[in-house]
Amino acid sequence: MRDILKELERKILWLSAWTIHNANHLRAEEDVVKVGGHQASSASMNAILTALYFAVLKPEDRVAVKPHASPVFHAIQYLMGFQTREKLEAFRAFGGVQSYPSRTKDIDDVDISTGSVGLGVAMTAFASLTQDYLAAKNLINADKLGRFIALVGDAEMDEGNIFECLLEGYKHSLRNTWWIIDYNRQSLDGVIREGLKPKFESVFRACGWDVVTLKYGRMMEAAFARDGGEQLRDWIDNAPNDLYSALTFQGGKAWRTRLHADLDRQSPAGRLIDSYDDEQLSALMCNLGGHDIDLLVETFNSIDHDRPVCFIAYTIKGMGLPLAGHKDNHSGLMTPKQMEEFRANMKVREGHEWDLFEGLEHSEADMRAFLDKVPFYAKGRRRFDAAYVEPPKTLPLPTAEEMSTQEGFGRILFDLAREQTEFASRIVTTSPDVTVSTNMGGWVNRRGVFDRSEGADRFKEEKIASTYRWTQGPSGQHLELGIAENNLFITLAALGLSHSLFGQRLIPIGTLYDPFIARGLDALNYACYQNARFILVATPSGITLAPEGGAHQSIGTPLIGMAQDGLASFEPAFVDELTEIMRWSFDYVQRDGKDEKSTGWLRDETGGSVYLRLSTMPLEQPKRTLDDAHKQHIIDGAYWLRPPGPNCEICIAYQGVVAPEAIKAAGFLAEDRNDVAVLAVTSADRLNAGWQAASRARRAGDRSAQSHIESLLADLPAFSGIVTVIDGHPATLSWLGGVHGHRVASLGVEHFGQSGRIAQLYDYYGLDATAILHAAGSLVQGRPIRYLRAIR
Ligand SMILES: Cc1ncc(C[n+]2csc(CCOP(=O)(O)OP(=O)(O)O)c2C)c(N)n1
Ligand SMILES: [Mg+2]
Repeated sequence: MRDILKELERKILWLSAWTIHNANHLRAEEDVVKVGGHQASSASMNAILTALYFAVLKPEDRVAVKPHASPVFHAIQYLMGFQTREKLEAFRAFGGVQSYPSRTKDIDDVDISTGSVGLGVAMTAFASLTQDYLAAKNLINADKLGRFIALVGDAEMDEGNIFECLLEGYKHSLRNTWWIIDYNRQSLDGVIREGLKPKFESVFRACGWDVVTLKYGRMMEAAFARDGGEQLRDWIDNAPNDLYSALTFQGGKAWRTRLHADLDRQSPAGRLIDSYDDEQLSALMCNLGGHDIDLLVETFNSIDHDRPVCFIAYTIKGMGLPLAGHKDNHSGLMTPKQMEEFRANMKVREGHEWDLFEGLEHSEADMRAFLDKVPFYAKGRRRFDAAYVEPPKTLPLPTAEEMSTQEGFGRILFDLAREQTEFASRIVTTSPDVTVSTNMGGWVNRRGVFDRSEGADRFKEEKIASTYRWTQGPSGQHLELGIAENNLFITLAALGLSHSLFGQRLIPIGTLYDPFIARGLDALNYACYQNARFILVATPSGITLAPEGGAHQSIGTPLIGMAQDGLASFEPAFVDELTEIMRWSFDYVQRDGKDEKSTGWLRDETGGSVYLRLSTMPLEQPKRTLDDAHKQHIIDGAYWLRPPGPNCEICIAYQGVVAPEAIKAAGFLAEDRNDVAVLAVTSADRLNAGWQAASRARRAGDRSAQSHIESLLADLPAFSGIVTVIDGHPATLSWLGGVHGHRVASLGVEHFGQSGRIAQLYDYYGLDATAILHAAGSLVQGRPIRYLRAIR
């Protein structure tokens, strides 16, 4: 078996190098952008991946492959029949294999997407936590848990989110997680700083991880055992990273010259070195642990516990290729001449580059017999589906004269927590230390905090009164996180892929303060890119959080909500709207259709995640009963709170908590002008998305395509002006004028907020009724609006 593994290692090195070469040289006339970073970076982990996939992994294991090892991963899948030659030939081209392994874009069973370094690493930990959560509830077999494995670049370890995750993992007794660090001592720009290994080691140990170092290969160990071996080992241990890299690049002769200079030629070490010819000496010095497939298999398979393990595998970037060791090799590519030599070495005939068993010493029958028995692939594709979990047909509407959307959210969840339904049991909530302040405390009171072991409530035992009685144990449905927002989003990514990774549906709901979305934005993007499904509730938001000041007041988040793919964002003003949106969201996060041309030109059949931007400001709630059409408009993104009449000169379009100001302004305006309209926008995101999609459809020839906002604004006379208002960036709604060419004045917040009373801030930033009236005055074409002066 060992020999076959070595053959496979060579084969995979060939296929991945050829994939990149093909994309860059052979398709050069197709104007393909040259690839940086793949050839050398892939080769670095070639042996590690070969060992894992062919001799270590089990079907229930999941792997996050570091971004630049994508060609190695795909080569392995190709060998196993899960990737096509056409897609490999189109590496980095339209429809081809992705530069970075992608769950959503690649066809070959990528477990965890990577690309933005650091995030895939943390994803393994939170996926393991998700596994623990499911196992504790007997939703998956606790005796057959998978391991979650990240292949990590050493420079990738600079990413802060990895360390945030390490601490969080400690708090949750993380297990079944392996991180394999590709310690090639090179980053993208060059050779990295000396001495990082002991630092990695101590950080991991401090967080309760087992640390296993793979430094010397078997050939090296054998040399160390010989006379002079000790000195050779000392030399290797003390060689600076850049020197080792430079000599690796130069090869046997250079190694000899340098070793002769540093170690006495007549000494046992000198004689030891001279017992190898140049080629052997180069092989010896490059025989680091991360390239010794026997050692790798043995070491990985020797782990007999479920504690998290960090493997620090010494490697050479570009191993096996002429690029090996060169400090600039990240963007290096083999020249056609080098490829020809490499081809000859690999015994691959021209025209047979993609043949699976070309150039191998083992017969095809032997190879096939081996591949057929690889345990990891025994169960085929491991992409699961989970049954739809029926959400409640209606949610009870929280009632109160005055209520904030945040309070409404808390009460809706609290009501759900009472229900012993399948749906309620699938909800899992999480929050980075803002559970109480985002109004989920009541839900947690009823549903408890998740932990693998039962925890005591000391305050309760001591009979100290407290509003919050959070029991802790395996049945808990809330994951309490530390403050790091990156962890929140990656947790949501993992929980939100439970149906696909584990075949069990979860409905994850995560809360945080709206401004701090920015802190975890890349992780949020990452979660959406993987098509994870969750509901993000961000509250408080905007300058309406008046006394808290500028640091906590969000401005740009509505634009984030609009721009983020895979995330439908809403900002309801009233709790009846929120109730409807939540009911819809419970269904939406579970959809997985393919039709892109569904209702209102939104891609609703495909489903996605949801972002709710909520407020802490209590508003007087409308006394109304929503009919089905009204409910649909709330979901589609807007409805006429006050429809325009034929003489409508002014329409006020608001989103969110500023509703009362819009309504008040409309009241004033109505005293002077007929037919004033008020458009209640619940989702600028969905309005805009529908408008864009319908425009695209019309361009493609479907002249009947019309989006929701186009239909709504068609009611507005061409001479009307639209005043838009939002507690957020004015660009969120200013585009409304582009729909049918109405003039627009946009009110919102562009500059950091400050402390004050809400009325003060609304006045200062121009969000109040007066500001709306002024803006309306600037738009009307006839005589000035009479009330303006009276109000100021
Ligand atoms: C968040 C993020 N920042 C920057 C990059 C660009 N980038 C890709 S790999 C890399 C570093 C490569 O070094 P290492 O992790 O050691 O991998 P190696 O090249 O040695 O295989 C960088 C900066 C990225 N992909 N993601
Ligand atoms: Mg590196």
